[in-house]
Amino acid sequence: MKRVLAIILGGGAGTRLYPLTKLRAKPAVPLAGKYRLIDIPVSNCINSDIYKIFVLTQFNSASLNRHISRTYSFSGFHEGFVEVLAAQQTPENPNWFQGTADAVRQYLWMFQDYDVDQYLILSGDHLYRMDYSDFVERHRETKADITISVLPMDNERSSDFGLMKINEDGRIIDFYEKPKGEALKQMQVDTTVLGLTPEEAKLKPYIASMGIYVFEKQVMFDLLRRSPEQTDFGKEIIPSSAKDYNLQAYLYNGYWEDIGTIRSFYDANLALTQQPHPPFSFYDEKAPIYTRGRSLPPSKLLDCTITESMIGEGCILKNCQVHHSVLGIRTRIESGCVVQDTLIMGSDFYQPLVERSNSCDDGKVPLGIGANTTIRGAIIDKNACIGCDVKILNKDHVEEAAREEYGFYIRNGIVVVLKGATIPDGTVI
Ligand code: ADQ
Ligand code: ADP
Repeated sequence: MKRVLAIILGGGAGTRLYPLTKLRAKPAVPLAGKYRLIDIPVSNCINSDIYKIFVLTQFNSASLNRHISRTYSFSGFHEGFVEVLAAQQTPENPNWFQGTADAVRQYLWMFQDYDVDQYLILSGDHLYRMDYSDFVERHRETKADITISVLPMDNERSSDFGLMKINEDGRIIDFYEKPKGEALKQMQVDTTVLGLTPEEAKLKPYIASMGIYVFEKQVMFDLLRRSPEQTDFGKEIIPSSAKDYNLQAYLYNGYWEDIGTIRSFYDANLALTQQPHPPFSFYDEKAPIYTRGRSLPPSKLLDCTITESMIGEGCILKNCQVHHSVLGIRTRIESGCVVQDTLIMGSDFYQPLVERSNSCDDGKVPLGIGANTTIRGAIIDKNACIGCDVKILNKDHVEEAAREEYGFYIRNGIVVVLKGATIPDGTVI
């Protein structure tokens, strides 16, 4: 794996996860109470013995740089690195990254200096655990130019993916990015060729791209240089190369979720609390997910009822009820609160006691969740100050709303409280 360079696509405009991406690059979005999105592909790389890692991002955020530099520093005896490359204006290129392929193209000059055989292109917003060395081995065995990791897919979600047809050798003969209507039906295949039973094949009649690729180094250069107008892998580069290059499909059959939208991000976080077998677990001694070590104290729970939940380190919870929720590091919940089906990201710091008010009567709203507040079906971003007697329930069942001036958004029916927002005492959302 020493001859592989990993390039993680860390996000474009960041609209799908907005407002979580308002103040940070997408790879820095907190996940599962103590991690960040970028920890998933970087940990998978490390666990696959791939240590040369670039992260491409549309904007350079302080929290991403801080997280990466404090977490992933390899020893001086090791050639490994994790480095963020942000879109930048240069005299030759006045534009931001136009798409995934364009993002890679703009940094080809840097990648070409590395003496490697393959580029592994990964996405920054997927939740899965994968040994990429199997993926790369398969690519080498089949002497492929490009190998795409694939999954069998059902009817319902198929049009969100790049879909393909393969021949009996696993070679991709046709690729269509997110087809709709008749074009979608045309992409149906017999997925028993992937080893599915006839019953499974009926339920999952499509072969979908996971959006992660192994490229031969020279093939990447040829493809990106021959058509400078092509800016996207899924929409342009991959479909147009299926005819004259050897594209292979690599079947992955574990848990995999694209968590690039508010709904899928919320669902994937809460699914971690599922018992007894969550679809994804951070506990795997052989392939851990790494993150920054923070030396936080253990969480203190006073008189709480907590069911089906995950609680990060350094939390202080008074007498409250928490059900089916994920509470991030340094979360603080006062007495009488009910938190259900909610992801609270926690805080970056503890508020000094002198700044905190212990009373609900003086109108000051300290960091955390104030007394007698009820929160259901929400995402509370970091450092939010939520007052006393607040109700966050989406009482009018609104699907979409932008109330940035009041500190929240509603997206896909989920209330998202902004990072650092203050929700005054008695507010009902
Ligand atoms: P999408 O995920 O819809 O489909 P895209 O929006 O291009 O494709 O994003 C791919 C990854 O690149 C994401 O992690 C995204 O954040 C990142 N990204 C997007 N634009 C970027 C930019 N300008 N700079 C840096 N990073 C950027 C893709 C494939 C499909 C496949 C699905 C699987 O195109 O064929 O089925 O992934 O989820
Ligand atoms: P973590 O990895 O623990 O989430 P980050 O490095 O992203 O931490 O965030 C910690 C940040 O919070 C630091 O930059 C720190 O300067 C900042 N911080 C600490 N105390 C305060 C404060 N009182 N108000 C605002 N930000 C603070």
